[in-house]
Amino acid sequence: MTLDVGVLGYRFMGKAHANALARLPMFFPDAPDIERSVLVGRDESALSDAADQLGFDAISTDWEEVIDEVDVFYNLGPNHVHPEPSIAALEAGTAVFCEKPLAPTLDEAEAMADAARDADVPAGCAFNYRFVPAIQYANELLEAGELGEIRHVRGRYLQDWLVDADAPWSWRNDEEMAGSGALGDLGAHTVDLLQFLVGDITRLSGHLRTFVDERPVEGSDETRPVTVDDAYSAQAEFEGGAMGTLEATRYATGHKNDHTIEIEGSDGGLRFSLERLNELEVCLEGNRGYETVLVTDEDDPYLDHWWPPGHVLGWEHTFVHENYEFLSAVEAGGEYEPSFEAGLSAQRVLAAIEDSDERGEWVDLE
Ligand code: SOE
Repeated sequence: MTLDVGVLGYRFMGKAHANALARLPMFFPDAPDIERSVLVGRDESALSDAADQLGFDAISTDWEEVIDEVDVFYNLGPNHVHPEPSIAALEAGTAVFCEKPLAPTLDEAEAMADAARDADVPAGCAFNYRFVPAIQYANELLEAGELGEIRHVRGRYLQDWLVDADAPWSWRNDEEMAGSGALGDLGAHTVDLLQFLVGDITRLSGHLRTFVDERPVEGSDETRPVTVDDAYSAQAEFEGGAMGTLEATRYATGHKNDHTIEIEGSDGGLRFSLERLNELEVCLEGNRGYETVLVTDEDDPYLDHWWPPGHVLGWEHTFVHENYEFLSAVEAGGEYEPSFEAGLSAQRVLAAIEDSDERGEWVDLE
């Protein structure tokens, strides 16, 4: 059986997923056979160049036609494009893989999760960082109870591409298109990872900030307002009682794509940094401090598919791993995690952070 894949979006995420689809037959021979069938977008000429470059058979400027023609629909457009085509595809019985955050608003994320519940095909939210081998290994340690009772959880996602007040405006600065700023773009990853590793967040207190209110539009004299947050921070309580602090910003001078997770329990701790994604720092029972474990052995998660032991992996491999899992679930008619339900759960946390910031008080999650 060959799965026909239609992909909406051909920029950053479009390339990341197209690269993953191209790598699958080479490195994951047990993955389902797929055809990069149709690339979807609005600008026909840019689309046709992208289809050549990314290896798609055809292009379409009409997603409504495509969702009926393909077996799997990838929604990799800006956030405001996530809800309508994803819901329509699920209603047409087509499996959907959608980029994060699931939607600009909680209401839209709820509608998407409703459509996923009613469909009998997988609906996945593309939280790629779950598929870093070191994160999978961290999860194994946590599931085996090696860290004991979890008490402290920290997650920070730091970037610096908006430090310059003259850096150009983009859709990521617009509430209508993005929903939120650093909170949804970066915080969604942190919230998902921490909920995956530790459990659901049950209550929190959030704080948001916008440092620069308008930005120049590239190639014109115009400026446009920034209507989303530039940074957020939150204190959180997890089911099971762990206390956490979370933070993300686009103004952390010198930090390019610095996502870190730290977890401490009664018997041990672990530290992960995306900038050193082949490593996990662990302190396990009997250790007097942290030791750095290289997660690059052939028995480490996904490593046997790649190179001889010790030959490190990068950011793009996380997309290959998640595509492998998602497409395998589609072929088997099985479940995929993280699903739209996980996307909705992260979205509830994002909305609660905004709510708490507005109200100036702690907020409980249902
Ligand atoms: C931009 O801030 C961005 O590309 C995010 O949209 C991604 O999800 C993250 O992985 C890296 O940073």
